[in-house]
Amino acid sequence: MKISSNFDSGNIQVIHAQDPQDISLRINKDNQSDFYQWFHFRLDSTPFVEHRITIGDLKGSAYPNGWNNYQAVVSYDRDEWFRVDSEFDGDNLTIHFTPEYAQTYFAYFAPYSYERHLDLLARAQMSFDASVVNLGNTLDGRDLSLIQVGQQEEGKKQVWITARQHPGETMAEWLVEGLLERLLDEDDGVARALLDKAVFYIVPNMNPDGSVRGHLRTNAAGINLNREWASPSIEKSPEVFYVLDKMQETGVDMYLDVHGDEDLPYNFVAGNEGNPGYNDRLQALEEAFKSALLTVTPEFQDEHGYPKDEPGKANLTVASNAVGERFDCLAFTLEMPFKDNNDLPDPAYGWSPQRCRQLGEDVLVALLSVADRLR
Ligand code: GEM
Ligand code: ZN
Repeated sequence: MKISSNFDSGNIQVIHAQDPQDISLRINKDNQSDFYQWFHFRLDSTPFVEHRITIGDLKGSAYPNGWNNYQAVVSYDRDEWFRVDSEFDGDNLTIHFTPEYAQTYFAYFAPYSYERHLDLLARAQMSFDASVVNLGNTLDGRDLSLIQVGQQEEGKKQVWITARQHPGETMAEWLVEGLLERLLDEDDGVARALLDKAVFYIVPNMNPDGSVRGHLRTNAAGINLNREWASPSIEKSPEVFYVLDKMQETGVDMYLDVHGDEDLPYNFVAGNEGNPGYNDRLQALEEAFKSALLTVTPEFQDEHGYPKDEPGKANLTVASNAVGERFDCLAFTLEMPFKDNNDLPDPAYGWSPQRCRQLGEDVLVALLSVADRLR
């Protein structure tokens, strides 16, 4: 029997793994950070033998409540990721599993590989209306890539979308994949109407280094990028520095920052009600967007979410707050669950890449409904 993680986004520490009934694992911390929660490993073992896998020391993980009612995801072919029986006792997650093949992959959520990221960029550049721009280098020397869809013209709005500031939140890049596929579909009326009104600037992966390193929440230097938007630096947070610099050049009329939430089993958004510059116009725009998305899909809801910020008390180091304030624009943090959408549970797959992609398509319809009202 062997447990390995030496691959893209791999992360596990083997305590012992001799007896299939007594496999003990831990999750490594992000580099230069105390955050840990993302795991991704492969089990090489004898098929049709019952295995008992325990991931320990989770009371110290970034979001311990995220393990309550959490079911791990598993794949044989690295394409279909399904849920398996997992129990949390407050500190240990125990996975009871009988593999049907010699090799089985386990992960916190369906991984989104760097190769798939590069394929997404390549697909985009093949579209007549899209181009890929390298905004600068990350700390490990990867490209920070921006996809521009549509041409800048007088009167067009500037719509920015960033995803995966937190690299373990792979659902964010799955959503962007679905959104982009529809936006680039020349036969899709919603996409065509949107591109008549707006230019899109999309960063599918804000944190490629943390993604490949198998981090939950930080970049190569252990920096949480979603606390860097007040004063980013090339030395610590080049990813944010380069994006904000480009935003300053293009302007921003609407911003969506896509994330995943470890605990809340729902899709929801967090707005800018705590921003000093928040006003009736922005509040009306937020309500219009949420109302439209609620109409488009029952996968979205506005009852469960983060506590509202008190007026003037927003954390302006957080992307959607900082960008909304700086550009006086509609801006949201969009959250998807690591677990499932409790309003529409799917015991076999939970929240999944397919549902992320569909939500990405649905977000475009909500964007179209407010496009003419963006300033
Ligand atoms: C969250 S966003 C922080 C809270 N934001 C608002 N507007 N209440 C983070 O960075 O902690 C996003 C995430 O991690 O998924
Ligand atoms: Zn996040």
